[in-house]
Parts: sequence; C-alpha cells; structure tokens
Amino acid sequence: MDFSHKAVEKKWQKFWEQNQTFKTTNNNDKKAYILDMFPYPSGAGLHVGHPRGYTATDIISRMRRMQGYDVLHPIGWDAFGLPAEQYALKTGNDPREFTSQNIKVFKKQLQTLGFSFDYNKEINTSDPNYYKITQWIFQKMYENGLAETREADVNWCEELGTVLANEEVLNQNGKMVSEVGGFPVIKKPMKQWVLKITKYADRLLEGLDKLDWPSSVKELQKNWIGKSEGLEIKFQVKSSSDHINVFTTRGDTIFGVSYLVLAPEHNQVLKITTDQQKKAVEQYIQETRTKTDIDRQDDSKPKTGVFTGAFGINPVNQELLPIYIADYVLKDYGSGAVMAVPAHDPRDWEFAQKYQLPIKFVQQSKTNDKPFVGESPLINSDFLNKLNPKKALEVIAKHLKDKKIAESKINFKLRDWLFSRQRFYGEPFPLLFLEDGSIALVPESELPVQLPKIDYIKPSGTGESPLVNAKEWVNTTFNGKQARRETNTMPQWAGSCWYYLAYILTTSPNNFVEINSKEAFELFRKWLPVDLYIGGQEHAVLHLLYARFWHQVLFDLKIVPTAEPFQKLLNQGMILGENGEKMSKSKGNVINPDEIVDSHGADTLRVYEMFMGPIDAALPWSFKGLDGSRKWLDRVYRLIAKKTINAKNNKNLDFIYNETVAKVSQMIEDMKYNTAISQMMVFVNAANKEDEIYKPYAEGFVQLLSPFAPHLAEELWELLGHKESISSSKWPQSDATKMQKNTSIIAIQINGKLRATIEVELGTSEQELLKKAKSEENIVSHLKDKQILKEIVVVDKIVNLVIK
Ligand code: ANZ
Repeated sequence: MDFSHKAVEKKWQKFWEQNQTFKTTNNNDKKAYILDMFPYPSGAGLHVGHPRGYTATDIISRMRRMQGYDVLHPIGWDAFGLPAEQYALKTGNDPREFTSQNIKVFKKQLQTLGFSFDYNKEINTSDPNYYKITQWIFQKMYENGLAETREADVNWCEELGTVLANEEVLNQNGKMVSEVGGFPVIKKPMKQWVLKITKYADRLLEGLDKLDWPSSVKELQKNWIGKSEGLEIKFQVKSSSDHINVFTTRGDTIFGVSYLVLAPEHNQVLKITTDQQKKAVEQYIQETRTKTDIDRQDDSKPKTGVFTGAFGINPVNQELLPIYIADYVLKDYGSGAVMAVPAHDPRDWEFAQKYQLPIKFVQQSKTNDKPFVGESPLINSDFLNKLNPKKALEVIAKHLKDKKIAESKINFKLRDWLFSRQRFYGEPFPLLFLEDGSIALVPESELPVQLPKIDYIKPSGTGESPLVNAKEWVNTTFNGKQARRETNTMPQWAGSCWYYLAYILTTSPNNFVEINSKEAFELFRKWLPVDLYIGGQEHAVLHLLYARFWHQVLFDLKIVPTAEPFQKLLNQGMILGENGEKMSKSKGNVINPDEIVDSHGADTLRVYEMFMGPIDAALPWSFKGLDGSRKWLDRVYRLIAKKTINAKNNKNLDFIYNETVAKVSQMIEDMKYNTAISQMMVFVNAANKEDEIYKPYAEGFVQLLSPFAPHLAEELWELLGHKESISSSKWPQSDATKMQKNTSIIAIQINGKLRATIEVELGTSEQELLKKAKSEENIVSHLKDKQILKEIVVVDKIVNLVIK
C-alpha cells in the first residue's frame, strides 16, 4: 500500500470536525437539501448496506457545496422502537440507556466513513425536545378532526403485547405475522387512536404524479391507496322491506348475477337469515372470527359460505338470487356485500361450482369451462347486448341511477391509520381523559408530556400499555379536576413523519426554532422540498406514505409552504453476500464495515460500493473488487504524489482531462457513480503514460475524486499546496474548445466496400489522403494487378477508389 489510510483518514476527520467544514450555510440562492433515511440505532451497528446509500448522497452533497450551493445534509436517529423495548424486557435494562449507547456506536461508525454530515443538526426522535413537536403536531391533527378514538378490529400481537398497523403485518403462508419478530397476529376489537389518513386518499394519490420517484414505489403507493370507482346497487330482499347494497366495478354484468354474498360480519345478516338457517349461519360467523383478512383473500384457499335462506331480487330482470354469507367478502371494503357473477369473476366461479349455483355468461367467450375476464361484447343482457363493457357500464349506470336503484361510488383500499401502541417506549399522547369521559389536550405550555422515569416496563398482561403501572404519572389533574393520562404511546412511525422538517429547524442538536413561527416558515421556504432522498425500497408504503400525509396536513395548516415533502426519491439496491444471497447472521455472509475500514480504509469502501454497479441494483459483495478499488486509489496516490507536477501545459492531456471533467460532473448529476469512476480510471491511465502532469489538471482531477474518496483527496490537495479544505474549492469546469478532436477517421472504400480506415489530422489534403490510403496494407493487396478507374476524395471523410 502506498499511503496509510489510517493516518490520512484520522487526520482529515479531525480537521473537518475542528473546522466545522460541513456546517450548513445559508448565504446562496442555490440550495440542495440532500437527505438519507435516518437509521434506527439497533444493537447491531451499521452494516455495509448503510454506506451505499449514505455515500451516494454524500457525493452529491460534496459536489453541490463545491458548486456554490447552500447544502443541508443532516443525520439523526429514529430512536424509539420495539427492538430497544424488547431488549430492555429481556435484559432488564432501560431502553433509553440502551438506545443512547447504540447511537454512540453508530455515530462513531458514520464519522469513520467520512460522510459530510452537519452534526450540529443531529436529532433524536426520543429526545423530549423533539417529541414535544411530535406531540404538538398530533394535537393539531386532533383539533382538526384528523385524530379520534375508535373501537376497531385491530391486529393484536400477543407476543409483542401490542396492536400493529396493517402496514406492520406481513402475510406468511396466508397467516398474519408481525413485521418485527415474525410473531402470530390476530384480529381483536379494542379502543384505539386512529389518524384519518383516508381523508387524504385522493391527494396522496394525485400528488404522486408530480414526484420524481421510481415508478415501482409510485405503483406500490397507488395500489396501497387502491382507488376503485364503481356503483352501489340496491337489491330488494324478497318478502321484506330490506334491501342489500352491493359495491361493484362491473355493473355491466348485472344480467349475469346468480346470487348475492354478504360478509359474515355484515350487520344485516342475522336480520335476513331464516330460522332454519340460523344455526349454520351463526356457526359460520363464529368460525370467521379466527380468520385473518389475508387468509380470507387468499385465492389459493377453497371458498366456503352458508346460505341465509333469504333471496334478493335482481332489479333488471326480477330473478330471485339466493343470499349467502362467505368469508371471501370482507366487511370493511365497499359495502361488505357483493353481487356474484360467476361467469366473469374467478372467486364467484369457484363458489358457484362448489354450491351448484347457476353460471350465466353475459360476455362472449370462446369456452364456458372457465370464467372469462376480458373485454368482449355483452350477450344475454337485453338492452346491453352487443355493447362493449365500457359502453354497457355507462348505459346500465344511467339506467339504474335514473330509477334511483344505484349511485356512483368511489372506494379506497386505504384504511385509517391505527395510531396507538400498548408500549412503554414511544411518544406519550398529549391528552387527558377527564372523569366525565371527555378528552382534554394537555396545554401547549406543558408540552412535552414526558415518559415517566420508571424501570418497570413489562407488558401489563391485560393488553394495556406498561404505562398503566406508572400510577403517579397516569393520575393527574386538569383545571383542578381529576384526570387520567392516555397510557398508549405513538407508533414508531410518528417521529419519522416530520424529521426532515426537524433538521431544517435545528439550531443545535435537538434544539429547534418554534415550528409554528414566521422564522420557521422562512426556513421551510428556503429548504423545502427535499431535493434528493435516498433510502430502502422497504419504506414504499409505510414511512413514505405517512410522511406525505403529515406533510399535506401541515401544508393545509400553513406550517409548510410545499404540497409534497420529497421531490426526488431513489432506492439504493441491497448489497448481497459474496454468494449472492441476502446477508444474514445465520448464513454467515455478513460483512462488517468496521473491519473493511480498518483493513482497506473508508475511501476504498466508498469507492468500491459506488463502483460495484448501478446504485439501485442489488449486487453481491466481492473482496476482489474491494482490493481492486484499493489498488486504484494507490495508483491515484502515486500519480499525484510521485509524478512531476508542472506549471507548464504540454497539452497531451487537454482532451482527456476536459472530457473527464464534463463527463464525471454529468454522471454525478445523474447518479451514475460507477461510470463516473470508470471515467476517472481512463484519465488516470492516460495521465500515467505521461512523465509530467500540468498542475491545474492534477488539481481538477483531485477535485473530481473528492466526493468519492474525500480523505485521500484532501491529502493530495494539501500536497498540491493548498491550505483550505478541498470542500471550499470551486468545482472544476471543462473547456469545450479543448474537447474538440483535431483528427478525423477517414473511410477507405474500394468499389463502395469499406476496406480500411485511417486517422488523420483535420484538413489533410486530397493528395495526402490518397497517398496515405494507397499505402494501407489492406488497400495495397486489393489494388494489386488492378486498374484504378476513378478516385473520389472528400476531405475529412472518405476515399473511394473505383477499380477494374
Ligand atoms: C360484480 C363483479 C363482476 C365484480 C365481475 C367483479 C367482476 P376492486 O376493483 O378491488 O374495487 N367486491 C366488492 N366489495 C367486496 C368486498 N367487501 N369483499 C370482496 N369483494 C368485494 O374490486 C371490486 C369488485 O370486488 C366488485 O365488483 C365486487 O365484485 C368485489 F365480473 O361485482 B364485482
């Protein structure tokens, strides 16, 4: 190795800290807010996946500073969370203590990687100063009718002792399990806080159009929001004054309905069920309780149901339709009831087969042994016959609406956000329950409501939060009256819903400008929206949807000036183990970044992770590649430190240098970091062939390198005679006049066929071109014993010889 990375990296990290090199400035018109998804400080420390995203943002941040932008490039800690609480439970330690230990380790690791974060802006979501504002925002939501308590069927996880949001529950072989830990989750009714994100469904959907986000993430959010336009149609119940409302997106298939289905929990079920069917129906309802929505929607599971004994009447042809209950119909979607069209809906098909219900095709289909779900014209449908489905839908909608049998209806898959957790380690709710049952907000002057200093954090065993055991904390007064604190806490997502705003407001770690102030609004005007946000794809529908929701609420409250928080988003790809599998402890293929920094240096790790391939691709780790990156940095060091650096330009590198500046600048702009490094390698190869290097070119090259390998670049910059950090130098510019090649490639043809090419100086004369062409080896052999009839020459382009 040619330079000691340990000495160099330590030296410059100290320099940056002492000189506050990366302190956020506020004196230019141009700004760049470049954000990483802040880490959850787990006990495991950073893994090699973290530096990939962090290096990508660091490169842009460093270039932008040198281009004269004000740059906000902060970091902080998503510090509340289940793992810390579980660790605390297991070991009897305080999760706060544990978390602050972890943060120290993480911060040390980040510093050794040389990221240009402004640590003055460090935040911690579990700091009372921080969650004071989280609580304040919640109060605003409550005041604006966006937060309320609700008795709801919640996802209850016995093992974790808490309720989970839909987004925190995974489907594992048709069973619900917790995202954290993979424990079983069941449905259970409980009184909970919800945030009414559904009120923002349309805006969350429409806002996506204007964002520069990966289309995969937009698609995930779209599907999660799940807007569906259809009709709600009334079906009269036979011999009764009741009617059933069904939601359908396929009103055009109404002549093909052969039965109706209600969700087992539908509130009309018991009313319409006949005495004879009562027992079977009740039993089925009981069985449904144990099933999860995921199970119920699983198309691979056989369909089940029970006849209620009642019939509905089809409004278009008065046919009698048996009414069933079946768990494949969900209570909380649409109206919880469907008109079943077995010929054109696979679920209904399966059900109809099983219970021997009629199947009537109302669209042309080649076969009738499976459901048809395409676009063919209508049949067996009276006045809809021959129409295509779209037109038929228009006609039937008008027909039914005129008769007041149907209404247009829009449904969303998005549910309100279940916002309370039965946990100790989260933000307390800033409100009180009074004896008369009413709810009072804790006065703003008394925020934050802090967590009590208790060591006992075991689950209460009743499903309530461990905080119920903090009696002195729970029981308080409000205006001289007895009051009880809410003992649930907020979910981990709360703190990350506004942390990108917190950085803007930070004056020193965890100290903030008042969020609801003119000063704050000005700062938001300066910095919003975030210009580039990089993080994992796993946050597509959790954090990224919740944060957009809070932002839109804050926009409506005129706290922030932009409609959306994150203009450009990029998901960094995963780094896999050397064997191409996901890194995991059990597979023994985990790479520890600390060891790499120790053996090869932070610059090498940074360059290697950027050189691996496109930033959004999942790629396997390779020690060979890592060694290669180190060897290249050694070459770079030798090039600048050992070669003669000359004040005079011999012009040999004019073209390649200027081309490299232009290309690397653009490639960083486009986040094509791997090709940017390739281009720098091309330059180093060319420069290595020279005996001396023109000083401005050596300097410019080191500047290009500096976002990637900042420690080595600072060292070389100093060697080149500079006293200030390379960060405060101006990003190099390419000189276009030096990028024009002064040679041209001439095609030499014989009878119109390309036989050779030659490179000549621009403007080479016709005669000279002919002479050169005729002396080319391949041309000589083709001309042998032949007679030249004609010579056609176009200067700078072509020589064509016509021969016999
Ligand atoms: C008749 C029909 C005919 C349907 C056909 C589909 C195909 P999306 O697009 O997801 O909104 N549906 C309505 N409410 C339901 C519930 N609570 N549980 C389960 N399924 C329900 O789907 C709308 C369609 O899903 C509706 O249109 C309804 O079935 C069913 F050839 O009505 B359809």
